[in-house]
Amino acid sequence: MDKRVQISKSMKWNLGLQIAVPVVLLILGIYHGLMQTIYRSGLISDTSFLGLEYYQGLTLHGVINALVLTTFGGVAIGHYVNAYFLKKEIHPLLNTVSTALMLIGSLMAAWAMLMGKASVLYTFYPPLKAHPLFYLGAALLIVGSWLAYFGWIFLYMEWKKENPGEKVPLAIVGNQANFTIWFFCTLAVAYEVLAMLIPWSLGWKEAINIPLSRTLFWFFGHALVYFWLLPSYILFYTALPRLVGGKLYSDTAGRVVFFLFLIFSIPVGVHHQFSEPTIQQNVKFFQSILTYGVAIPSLLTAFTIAASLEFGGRRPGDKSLFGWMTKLPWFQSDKYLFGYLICGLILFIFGGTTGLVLASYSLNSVMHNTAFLPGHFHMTVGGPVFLALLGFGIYMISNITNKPVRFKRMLTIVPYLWVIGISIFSSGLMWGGLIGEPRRTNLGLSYLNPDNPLFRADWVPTTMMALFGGIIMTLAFVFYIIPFFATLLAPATEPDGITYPETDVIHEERKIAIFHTFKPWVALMIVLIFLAYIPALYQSMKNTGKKAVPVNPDGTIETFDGDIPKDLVDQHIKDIQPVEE
Ligand code: HAS
Repeated sequence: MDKRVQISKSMKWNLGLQIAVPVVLLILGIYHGLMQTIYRSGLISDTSFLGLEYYQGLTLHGVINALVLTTFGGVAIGHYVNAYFLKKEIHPLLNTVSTALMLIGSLMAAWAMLMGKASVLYTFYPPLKAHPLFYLGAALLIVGSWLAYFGWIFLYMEWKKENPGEKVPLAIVGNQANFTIWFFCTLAVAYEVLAMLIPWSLGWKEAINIPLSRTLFWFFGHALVYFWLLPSYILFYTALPRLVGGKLYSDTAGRVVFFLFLIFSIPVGVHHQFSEPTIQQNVKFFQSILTYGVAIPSLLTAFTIAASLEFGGRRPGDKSLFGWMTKLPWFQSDKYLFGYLICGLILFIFGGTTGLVLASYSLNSVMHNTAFLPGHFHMTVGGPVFLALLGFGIYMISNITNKPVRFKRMLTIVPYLWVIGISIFSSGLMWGGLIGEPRRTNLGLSYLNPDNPLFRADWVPTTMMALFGGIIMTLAFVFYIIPFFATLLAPATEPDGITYPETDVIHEERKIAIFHTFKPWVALMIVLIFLAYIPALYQSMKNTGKKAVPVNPDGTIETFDGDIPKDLVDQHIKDIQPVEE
């Protein structure tokens, strides 16, 4: 019989909102994902569809799926594991203010995007300029999530005081590591947004240092991907082995993994700026080496989790090499969560490997800004991250509302359908990237329009593959929201209290002091950040290039009543004119 932990009514409400609101927004996010594949395949040769413009849709897609869903999901899982493992909750008022800030921030940003005032993509690089409410909304989303983190620090310290000498549960270590990364990395983007973008977008500052804004963004941006990933890792280590009837191979390995993420997640952001002339080769080389370092915890995870799965799948007397895999609960609807987690892991083998390819400076030069990139990241953020959030999202909803999960069979096939869809989709993108297809481009207007002199017949199969995969992915999501809302609306018939598929370890390991404290790891993280980022930031401030004037979502350029020298504006206008053949 699973342990049940009682949670407060306020926690139920907050969790309910943190899970349900992003899933509702996701309907818009997924729709715009499908629209991308349609535009890019040339089925639409226009700049807009149903009143929404191409880049407006791409911004909605990226911001909702990659920023809003993941931040809400991370916070919800954080509260859930704290409530279950520590039996503690943050103060209800703090929780409510945190949820409210995240909600208000998301709605502000959604308003700006839907009004066409923030078509700046999820990376919001200047000189593309958004409405100030877009930036403010993003800042509130982040601050709301910080409040939850501050609350958990107190719970963590309180628990340690009450349980001297005991091992902090692994899920809590994972959550604390994740939000420590998040807190540090968001400081950079908070500075970018508050000190640079908002004053610039309000017209208080005439121009902006573009390389510095990008360096600050990627200080945040790559750590962000591990902030997306770590909630799934918490589930891989502390829930997945139990779902297959197994045990965790090594609890210490889990702790090592979370601490390695803590030190390596931030000082690698420059690998997104390999093509940036502002930053010099030595900094790029150093961060490239660290990028290979950040793959180590994932490689450790591959072995630890595979061993834990084997322990669960292997029957007594089975000597075959892979036979145990067939014994895993692939399509068992009472273990639907298994499908979400294992499918995420399978996709991550390819997502992770393509990341290692991109980390190489020379290979990156060939693939940067091609369709290869979305091919890579749909198998990471669209793989282990998205699937874990969906699977555990409905698990949490069922637990906090005391409602049984409805349409379990339909729910069980979703991750497999998603894997098929995303494999076809990402293969199309990566193949396309290798033959030069650009990312973030409305190909239907030119390269995929047979009437256009730029038409590229060799990109037809690749974009068609992406379209076909995209349709399957959309179908998988439709199959998900039916059980999700059916569960939400079902009568409450289950006993009160939350459960968790809590995993035991195969054997108790010796307690190694260094893996039971955050202090040295946080110190090491700060040292590495300084070593990696002082030169990068210095170079971005020194080699600024030309100051850029703001470009509005409609493509018009802003001038400030003569504040910006005329020759700069003229040069800018010349720069963005199409080159004549
Ligand atoms: Fe990345 C760009 C390098 C991981 C997301 N990445 C991106 C972008 C996103 C993203 C969104 O170095 C685009 C940003 C933009 O808009 O411009 N990435 C890496 C590397 C890793 C990596 C080295 N990325 C991620 C993760 C993401 C993510 C995780 C989201 C969650 N990425 C790059 C680089 C770029 C980049 C360059 C910039 C490119 C450019 O030019 O701009 C590593 O962390 C990956 C390590 C992972 C592994 C895989 C381990 C496998 C596991 C599965 C085991 C399976 C089991 C199942 C156990 C080595 C853990 C067994 C099965 C049974 C049946 C039993």
